[in-house]
Amino acid sequence: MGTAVAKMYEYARERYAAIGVDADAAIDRMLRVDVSMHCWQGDDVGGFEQTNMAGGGIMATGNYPGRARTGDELRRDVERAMSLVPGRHRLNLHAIYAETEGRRIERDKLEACHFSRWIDWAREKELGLDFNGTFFGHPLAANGFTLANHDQHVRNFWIEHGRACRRIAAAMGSALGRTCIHNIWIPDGYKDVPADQRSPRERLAQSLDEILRESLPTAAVRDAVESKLFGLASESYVVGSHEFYLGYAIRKNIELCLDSGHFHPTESIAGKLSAVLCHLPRILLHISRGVRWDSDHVPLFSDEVREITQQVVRGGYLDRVDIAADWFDATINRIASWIIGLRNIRKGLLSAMLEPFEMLCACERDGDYTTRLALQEELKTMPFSLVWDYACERAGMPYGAAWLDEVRDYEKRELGRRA
Ligand code: RNT
Ligand code: ZN
Repeated sequence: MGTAVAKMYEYARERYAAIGVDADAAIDRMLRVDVSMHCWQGDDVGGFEQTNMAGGGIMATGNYPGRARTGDELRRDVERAMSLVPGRHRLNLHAIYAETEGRRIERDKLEACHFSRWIDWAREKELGLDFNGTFFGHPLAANGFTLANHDQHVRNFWIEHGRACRRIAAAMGSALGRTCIHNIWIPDGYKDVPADQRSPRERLAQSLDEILRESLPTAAVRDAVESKLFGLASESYVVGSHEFYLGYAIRKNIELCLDSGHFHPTESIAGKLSAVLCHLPRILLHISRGVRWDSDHVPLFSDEVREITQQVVRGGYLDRVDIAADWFDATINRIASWIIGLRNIRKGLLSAMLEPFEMLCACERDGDYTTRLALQEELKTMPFSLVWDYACERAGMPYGAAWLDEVRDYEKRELGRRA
């Protein structure tokens, strides 16, 4: 231990040891957690179809230069970002990132071969892959309805898309020997007060049943369904609400995806984890940040992020919660956006792993709520930053804001060439 960071860490390690916490073990543990990085921050959820169909309840705003336009550019950007975030990564893809050599392949006809470049690259980089069907930005989603569409023909197209995506996810999982999480989010809903709330929900349940009918090896693919409270152009009614998918996930024994931006602005998903995990084997998390609405801002090292990661760690759920990132900001450097948010998720995990959880539980059992509160407050000013800096150094990357210099350099060399 020669560096200044390592020396400072010695002090922090002693402070944590004094409350019974092994900081070395916490660092190891944090570095072993998989976090799935979302490819769509790199190109503002654009994809490679080149049809230019906007819409579908989500939207990246901003026009910061340097957006990735091809698979190679996006992979380079992803690699650059990953190299500045400590810990193990996965990559989360969407169907619109298929590479079809200029041929137009309809979404219901997509196959694993259209993702072979991603799969080969993931194998080489030792990354797990996750996958999402893209139920937006398409002429057949123009009226805002996909799997719940009243038109059987349109509904069938999206069911076939869902089935194709599930098979692709399974192929990714078996090719890489690591389970691929296949997540379904659809934008379906109404801008204004609906007459009939019932029929779209019943249609959605049936469509999902169709998509999930085929039995695929669970070691290769696990399904998740993602709820939402409201979206752009679905302000008054969303078919796939929280209650809808919670019930559906329990009935089908699949994962529920909780996106931290998909609830009322003051409603945190932290408290939902232990409730839902009483009834479901697993949860998928989409960590995001809503500002007044589901605005998909970069997550901060906020109370909210800390409380979510704290619940994952305190509950002992690291093997039952799949953690994924989901935001997109095109007003700042996109690589930096990834790095800032992902590092904040990691900080949340590490700080949760540095808690004397057993000690807090003992106070609680004894009814000593005074100590429980005192300790939890003292924890907030423990030398966490020294442990974090050391974790970065141990993972072979700069500590503090020095990563930004590397991003600026990449911006000059690489992003600047993208007109
Ligand atoms: C949209 C959902 C969904 C998307 C991605 C692109 O509100 O959060 O997860 O962000 O699938
Ligand atoms: Zn999401």
